[in-house]
Amino acid sequence: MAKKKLKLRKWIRCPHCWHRFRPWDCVFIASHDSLRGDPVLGDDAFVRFLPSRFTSNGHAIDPNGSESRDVACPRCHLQIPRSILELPLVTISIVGAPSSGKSYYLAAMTNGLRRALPQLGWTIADADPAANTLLHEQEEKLFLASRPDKPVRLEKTDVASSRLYHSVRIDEQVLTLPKPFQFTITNPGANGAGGHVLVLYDNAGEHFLPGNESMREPVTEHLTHSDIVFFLLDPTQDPRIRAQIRSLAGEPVDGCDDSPLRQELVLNETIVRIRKSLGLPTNEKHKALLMIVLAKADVWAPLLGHELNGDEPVRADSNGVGKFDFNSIGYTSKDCRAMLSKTSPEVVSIAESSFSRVIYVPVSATGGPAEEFRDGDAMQKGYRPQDIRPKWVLAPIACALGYVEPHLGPQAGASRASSGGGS
Ligand SMILES: Nc1nc2c(ncn2[C@@H]2O[C@H](COP(=O)(O)OP(=O)(O)O)[C@@H](O)[C@H]2O)c(=O)[nH]1
Ligand SMILES: [Mg+2]
Ligand SMILES: [Zn+2]
Repeated sequence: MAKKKLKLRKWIRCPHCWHRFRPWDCVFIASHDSLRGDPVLGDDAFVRFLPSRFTSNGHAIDPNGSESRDVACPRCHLQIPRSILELPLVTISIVGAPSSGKSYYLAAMTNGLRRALPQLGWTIADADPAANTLLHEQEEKLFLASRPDKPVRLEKTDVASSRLYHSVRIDEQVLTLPKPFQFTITNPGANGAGGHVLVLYDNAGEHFLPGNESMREPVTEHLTHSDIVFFLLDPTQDPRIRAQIRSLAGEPVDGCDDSPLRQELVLNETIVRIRKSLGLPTNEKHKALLMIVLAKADVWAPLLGHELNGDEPVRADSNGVGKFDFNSIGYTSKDCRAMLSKTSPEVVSIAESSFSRVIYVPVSATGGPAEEFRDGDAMQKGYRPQDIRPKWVLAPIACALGYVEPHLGPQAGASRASSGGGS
């Protein structure tokens, strides 16, 4: 049978260090056990090499004769999925204040993608399963528990954890690079030929607290290269919104803990870093899409003005095929913006004065507030997996995919769904 020829991209962008290179400059990762010790990655890592010999199947042969299938970036030597050689990247940076709900959201969103996308005619797979292990664990905890009646919680990831960062030595300098999650997504209408590699950067909120100078680039440099920024805004941390929820409910509301953090400062810090890094003139807006993802909607949804439509903004088209419902996302974005304009106008103003496209979407990763449970000697807050009901967690990703691939979205999904920002 004739072998299908790979169509390589002209340029590759490394999802770890953002180095741009030609596909033929990729290095290969040796697999012979004697070939350990890489000058960039350290003594335990397999050597990286440029191959001169290949097997009859086209796989590289390492200097000690073993077949080598994995490829890496020529600069940072970190492994990249092979699909990056063929498919364009869509990069999404997820930012938000500590405890805004990023970890729960990421787990619910990726689990939702795995379940829902195939029903919409898309396929999704881990582009690099090893890179996604932290996510797998979190998804398993919340959605695939063997004891769904036993409360679980997602631990706070240590900001300095090697699970979140790689350490590499480039040009005599040790650099800390974030470990992105990576998926390969193929989409309808592409006849199986197209698709994207979705690269997600989760950020420890601590890196964005104003004044946290020591935690700067390159840990947050991916923001500059991202096509889309998801800013997780937790309305329940805003005292003005909390007061409204309480007065509507007439009593204290679960999930509305007091927090002194001003999230607009985190948003501002994010924007300042992007603008500085790109050297954008003061009156020029950044062209990436900003999604203001309003977390924990189960708590504050009564302020929205309308009921959220369905578990996900998906509806059947005239042929009965499921599609993301950008109309519903559009009017929901308007209502979210109207709510924020009343309660936290500075968020709207900071967002829309800096990004040319802004969409607001409510999400609830868990569907309800955490309950207290005993874990050893301590009391903890967590969820019984059987009670977790994510809502609208795919709306931000639908907008993101519609933004990079307009034929999938609402015909230039971003601009139609956008409720402000002068796009
Ligand atoms: N009510 C409600 N609480 C949530 C939701 N998602 C997360 N939380 C709570 O918010 C807290 C912080 O969430 P986490 O994802 O760890 O925040 P991160 O620091 O931004 O990663 C957790 O203790 C959760 O119980 C949600 O969708 N609804
Ligand atoms: Mg977290
Ligand atoms: Zn690299």
